[in-house]
Amino acid sequence: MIQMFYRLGWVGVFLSFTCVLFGASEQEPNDNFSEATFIAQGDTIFCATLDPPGDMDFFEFLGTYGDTLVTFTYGCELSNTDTYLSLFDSLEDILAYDNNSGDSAFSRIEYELPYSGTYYLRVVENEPTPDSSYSLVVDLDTLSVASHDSCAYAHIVDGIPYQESSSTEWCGSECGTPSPDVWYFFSNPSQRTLVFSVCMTNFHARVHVMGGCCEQFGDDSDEGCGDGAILMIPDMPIGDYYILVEGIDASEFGDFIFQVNGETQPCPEPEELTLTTVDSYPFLFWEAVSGASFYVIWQSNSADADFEHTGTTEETFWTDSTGFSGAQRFYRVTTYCPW
Ligand SMILES: [Ca+2]
Ligand SMILES: [Ca+2]
Ligand SMILES: [Ca+2]
Ligand SMILES: [Ca+2]
Repeated sequence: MIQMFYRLGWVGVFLSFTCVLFGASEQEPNDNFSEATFIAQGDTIFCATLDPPGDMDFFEFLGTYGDTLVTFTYGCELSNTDTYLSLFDSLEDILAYDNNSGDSAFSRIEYELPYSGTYYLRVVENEPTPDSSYSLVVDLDTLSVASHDSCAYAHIVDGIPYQESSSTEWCGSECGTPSPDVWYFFSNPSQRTLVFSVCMTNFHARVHVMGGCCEQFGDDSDEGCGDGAILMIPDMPIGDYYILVEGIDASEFGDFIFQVNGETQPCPEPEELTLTTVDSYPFLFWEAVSGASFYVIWQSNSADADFEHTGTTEETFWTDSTGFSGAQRFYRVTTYCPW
């Protein structure tokens, strides 16, 4: 479950990144869907083995609706293993299989992907051979689909940091406001703090993170980056997520840049923090920290307990709009530095 979501304001520095292709190894045990070895688009698994006899090797990859998957096995150091290759969807239903369409007794599958999300491959031996080793390639020919306006057609967030230029113009609306949608799919492999931003917009945008397609609604933001939106999720749990970018109402649509960033360098907290009241609300102010992008406000009922993230600001002051309550409240302010 998504636990806590907060809004924040931030003026961003855009990162550029390049895709680096490299080889990987199988990681045993990988004998069923839940143990599958992850393989990135364009990667090769070098010299896996089907050993002992009867070994099954499962692999997992992320694909985008409309892409053509090209996956095949080939020899490791002249091995001539008789592989049998199968493709499964995220529900573990079989989509395609092949025995000998590759070189010699190796296997090859080409398949147009019917949705954006997780897929699995399984390699087994068709007939026992003296050799047991093979290599596996997963490649995707990207089809530029006209729109990503449905969960099934979502863009795949294939790594952090992620950046993509898109537009909601001419898209349909699957959920959220009546404004047209653009969807992203993100499989978070480790619990960590992430920031989702919709910047450089020419319309009033919002971003919404969900644990399912149009369900398990998390939190949203329509503030930050001018007319755009920034949403920070502290300690985002491991899991699959759908992210919706749309306008705040039906008349709002257009171009935008979507980014997902993680927390990077630690940076110093403000040295002095003062609590007072303004218009009967708790009011905090502090000295600016050099190089800060923004500040994060935390609160707790006890100085010794865990502090919860409660707000974010680019300013050096903050008002607690929840006002005063009977219980005592402690505040802490931390600094978020540029990505
Ligand atoms: Ca193996
Ligand atoms: Ca195995
Ligand atoms: Ca074969
Ligand atoms: Ca919508």
